[in-house]
Amino acid sequence: MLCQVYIVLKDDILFQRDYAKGLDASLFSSILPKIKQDTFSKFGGEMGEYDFYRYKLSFIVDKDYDLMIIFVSGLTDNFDRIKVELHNLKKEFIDSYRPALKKGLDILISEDIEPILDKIHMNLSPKISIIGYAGVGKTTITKLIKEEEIPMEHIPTINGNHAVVKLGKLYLSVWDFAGQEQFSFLWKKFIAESDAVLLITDSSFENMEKSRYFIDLINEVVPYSHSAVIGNKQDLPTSIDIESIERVMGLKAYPMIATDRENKVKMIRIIAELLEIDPDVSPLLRPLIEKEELILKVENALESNNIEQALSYYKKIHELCIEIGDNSLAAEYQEKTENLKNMIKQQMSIQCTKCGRFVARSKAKADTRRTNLVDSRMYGELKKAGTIIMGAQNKEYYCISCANHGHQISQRAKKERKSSN
Ligand SMILES: Nc1nc2c(ncn2[C@@H]2O[C@H](COP(=O)(O)OP(=O)(O)OP(=O)(O)O)[C@@H](O)[C@H]2O)c(=O)[nH]1
Ligand SMILES: [Mg+2]
Repeated sequence: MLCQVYIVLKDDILFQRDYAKGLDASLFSSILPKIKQDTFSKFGGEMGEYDFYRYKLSFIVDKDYDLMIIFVSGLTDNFDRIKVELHNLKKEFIDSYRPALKKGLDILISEDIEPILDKIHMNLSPKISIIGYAGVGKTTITKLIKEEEIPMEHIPTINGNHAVVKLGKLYLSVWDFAGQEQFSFLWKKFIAESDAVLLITDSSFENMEKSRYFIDLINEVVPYSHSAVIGNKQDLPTSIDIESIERVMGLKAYPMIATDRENKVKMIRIIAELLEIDPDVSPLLRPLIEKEELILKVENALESNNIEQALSYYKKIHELCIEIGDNSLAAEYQEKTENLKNMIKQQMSIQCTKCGRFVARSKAKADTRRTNLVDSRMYGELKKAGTIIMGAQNKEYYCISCANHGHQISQRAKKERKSSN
């Protein structure tokens, strides 16, 4: 998977984009002269790759402009696919900045480069394989991530499904396997070149024991992939606790209830952790997680009738959608914000008892009257005898005009009115 993109002009890092954990900035700066020497002289050609620690550095250079573009990716990534993307980025970059490159001006990388980077990341998106035996919840987990309707009955997956899922500006290539044993001849092929493997168990003892087969498969086919176990169906009373699952499987295990929509963020976090796409590492993931958390908070605020709070969450979600580039969701939240604002306006306004107009509470005159259920002649007698008589209060609101005409308020003479000077 693509972890980082660097554009180096002369001796300066002009641009850096982190998609996942890669080379530390200071480490990269310190090895840059060596990389430059290797790329411009030793390799001779325009393109090349070499392994560095746990990463593959793939580069393309342009000697005329003293330009170098470097992709930092996983060790097992396919160089042929990377080559195509390096070529594309170099072409787009030089085409966009040719005048500045020729004149030797300072280049400010603008947002123009975002669409091409977005496409490169999509084409080199990490492959996540979701494996496990039939009925453990692989398709349910895939749908949870994709925000699709959660299946409540088991409809076995045939062969397998592949989809590129867009999480904010991050792309994930998700492979959902067919877990029935009649499809086992496909498993090896499906799992190949995975960046991450999620082994799903339904947290039953029998399935967990059986699923150890997949651990051997991972070790054989994709030993360098990031893998973990998902102990699904933790809501079932017979489910085995996650610590025991972790111990038996010998892999990091996460508890999950895939049928609960609220676990979407949790699932994204698991994948992010696995691929080392930590929100601190990738600026693209932070707004996404923040957005998902706010969506849950807004539901709680609405349930507890905390409308003002919900409005502030709506506004924030709208801003985050724009930051992520999810324009359709941004439009949806813009509309929700407007609707809520109107609702608040209506709640804060008051209807005039006389003319029926809605006016702001601050512009209405309240007229409170006590009403007695006891006949006025008896009232005095009863009071004298010490009877406590409960009265009712009747509050009515008038707009200023009706209050004035109805003498609830009186207009002061012009000279008595406050003047601004
Ligand atoms: N109680 C409970 N049921 C779940 C959970 N996750 C999934 N299921 C149910 O398990 C059943 C099977 O889920 P699927 O996602 O279709 O299983 P699968 O692993 O894709 O199965 P194959 O495609 O045959 O390999 C469905 O009825 C789901 O509703 C969970 O966390 N708790
Ligand atoms: Mg399935």
